[in-house]
Amino acid sequence: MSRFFRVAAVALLALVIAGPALGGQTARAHTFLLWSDPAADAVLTASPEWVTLGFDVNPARGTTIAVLDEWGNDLAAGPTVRDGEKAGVPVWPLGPGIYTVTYTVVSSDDGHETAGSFLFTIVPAQ
Ligand SMILES: [Cu+2]
Repeated sequence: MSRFFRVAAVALLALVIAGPALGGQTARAHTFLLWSDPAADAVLTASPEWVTLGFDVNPARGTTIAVLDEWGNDLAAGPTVRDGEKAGVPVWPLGPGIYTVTYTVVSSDDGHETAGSFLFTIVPAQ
């Protein structure tokens, strides 16, 4: 019985040590946002014509970007366009307000989806 527990304890310890390393490798295979234009938390005085996101891995078909106003209306003026490691959407002319960019990116490496969001603000021009 004590031998069983010792073997079980060693197996459990191996899982505890290997678990985070395995998880880290899986996480690196996902696609992550590296930058955006407008940048996250940017304060602008005019509407962007496009919202563009840059990823560490080429986004695959199924990647979508929405640009939501404070009432949840999507102000993207067309479908999400992919170009290498970038994906973007044209937007309607935006007035002053807070906008939420939400995205779901499909990794061309492993097909996994990663979702995220960030804000930018447009203030009246002085
Ligand atoms: Cu993945």
